[in-house]
Amino acid sequence: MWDRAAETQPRAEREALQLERLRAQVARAARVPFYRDLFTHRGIGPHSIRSLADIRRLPFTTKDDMRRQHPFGLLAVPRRELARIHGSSGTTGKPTFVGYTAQDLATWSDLCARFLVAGGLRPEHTAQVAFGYGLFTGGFGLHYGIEKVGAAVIPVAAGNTRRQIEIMRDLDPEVLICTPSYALTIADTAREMGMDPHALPIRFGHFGGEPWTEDMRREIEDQLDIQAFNNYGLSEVIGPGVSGECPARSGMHIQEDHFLVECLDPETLEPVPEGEPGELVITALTREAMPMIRYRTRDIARLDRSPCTCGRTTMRMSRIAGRTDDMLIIRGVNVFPSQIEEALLRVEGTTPHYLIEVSRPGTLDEVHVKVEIHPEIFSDRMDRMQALCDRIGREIHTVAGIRAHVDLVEPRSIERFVGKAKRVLDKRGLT
Ligand code: ADP
Ligand code: K
Ligand code: ZN
Repeated sequence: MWDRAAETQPRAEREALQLERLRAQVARAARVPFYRDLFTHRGIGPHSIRSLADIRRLPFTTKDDMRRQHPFGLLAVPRRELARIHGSSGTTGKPTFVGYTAQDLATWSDLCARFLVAGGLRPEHTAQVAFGYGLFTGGFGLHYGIEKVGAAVIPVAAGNTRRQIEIMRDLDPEVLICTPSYALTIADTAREMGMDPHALPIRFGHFGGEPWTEDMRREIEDQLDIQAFNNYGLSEVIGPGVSGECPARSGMHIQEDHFLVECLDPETLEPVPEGEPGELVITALTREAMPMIRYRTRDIARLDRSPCTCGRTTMRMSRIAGRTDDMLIIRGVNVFPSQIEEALLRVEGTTPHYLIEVSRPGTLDEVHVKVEIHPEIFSDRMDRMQALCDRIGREIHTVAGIRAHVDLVEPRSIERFVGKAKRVLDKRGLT
């Protein structure tokens, strides 16, 4: 373990630490006019936080609040104390900026080191970072985490996949760091270059930055012959490093000494029963530059407080089932793209390359799922192709509860991604 004391701290002790930090964070947030006004309005101060449950008296922070405070209305320190500025990739609108003090950066690399070590990274390893370097937090976050562990970094960044693979062959990194969809692009490209992806030196990978399923993990592991670990984070609260998997790989350990995570019903904003899916709401307990209070991530997951075989005492979170803003409402049924992925990967011969198109030609929603199938399965026999479509359609109905038209498309006809994949094309607003 990277930080045994923190990772195995008895729960009661950790809760005391969280409470102390939460109070300090409320005091720090009160320096930000945005929070000061909200606190004053509700008569809240550090004294209002007597137990962790009192977090529910604090206001939420949303992405819209961040946009309204653009670019730096949420800073709790003078500009001169900033050491770095990152931004969210703007997947859902205008980008937002986040500031870090030198201490925030030190905390961040330490948190990345924790999950990297939990997932097998050792000082003697070499890790290839194929995440974008730039405003996006993935590249630099993981980069400094790897350095902190004492392993060697190859900062290739995302893109130029052929060169990426040549570098891999020349330099023998054991570890690959990128989005899960890019891991598959790498495997694909290696085959195109006439190589067996199993021959690549990579032994394990840390993947995150976008939702993926267990079936997708299996695909990546089979195609590259590696072990794949999941890690989660978001720029608004720090970047990667909020949580990550241990060798048990049954949920991501939340770095609870730095983040207080609630799981709420996104409609009522009340806590969901333990173990039920809900929106993660995160309070960054130690961020100096931007003391994020109850940030509504819009990410849907479950929390698990049961003990883990690895000995860490932190609570675990499930995979992200989807984002509330990615959720499609199809004829009144809530559907996440990850459910479609799960359904189609259950069917032999499909690939994890797909696109969900939603339209409303008349008054009713229609869904078309385009799926690439393996070249050896692709056939001229109409009846075979039709049977495969039907199978996939049935699985989608079982998993997601909707009827979808399935179109089998030729290998490599769906766009490949170097960063986060785009899986949905919702054309309903366009007509
Ligand atoms: P944005 O995508 O809004 O620009 P970020 O680049 O900080 O912001 O990405 C953070 C988001 O990426 C998270 O809120 C979550 O939706 C998604 N994400 C990150 N890691 C994972 C993961 N391991 N599994 C699923 N989703 C993830
Ligand atoms: K080293
Ligand atoms: Zn564990």
